Amino acid sequence: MANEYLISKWKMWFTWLDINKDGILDAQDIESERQRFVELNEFSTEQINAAMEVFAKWWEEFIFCGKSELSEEALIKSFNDAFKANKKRFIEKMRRSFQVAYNVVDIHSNQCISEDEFIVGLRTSGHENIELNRRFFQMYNPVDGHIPVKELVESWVQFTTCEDKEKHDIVKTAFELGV
Ligand SMILES: [Ca+2]
Repeated sequence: MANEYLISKWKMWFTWLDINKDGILDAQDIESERQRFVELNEFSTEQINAAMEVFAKWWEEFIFCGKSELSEEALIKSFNDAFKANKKRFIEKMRRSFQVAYNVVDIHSNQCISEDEFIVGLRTSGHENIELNRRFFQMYNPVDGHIPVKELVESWVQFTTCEDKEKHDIVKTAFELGV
């Protein structure tokens, strides 16, 4: 097994992914995310459709992995099996998953995330507390109001793969703050 610390972070992530908060990850969570994304962005139909295809593929490749629904226990088992089988590959997969996700959040496609983009990204996943979202953004010490995508990606890689609880974890800190 991955250690208790990492499993506790995976459990936090489950609650994040369970966008409609019914205790199961399934197509409804993708649909909730899709609706929010459309509401929050002034996109053309074409842009919306392109983004939605990315969302659906993201969930399939990185979360569902062939299943159509996952309980918390099933998600932990799936992560743990992959982590134990090949830790390096698991880390690479998580890195890829957050690169894909932040390419969607990075509306202006400049590999940097502004506070507005950051907040829209969080609100797309149902995190509506703007004040907490701002505090989360500030934790990265943005320069000129921006955070490099690479830095954000690596913070999520740490959150989803690092077993060292002595290492400061920004994403975990944000979760604990109530984001
Ligand atoms: Ca759900």
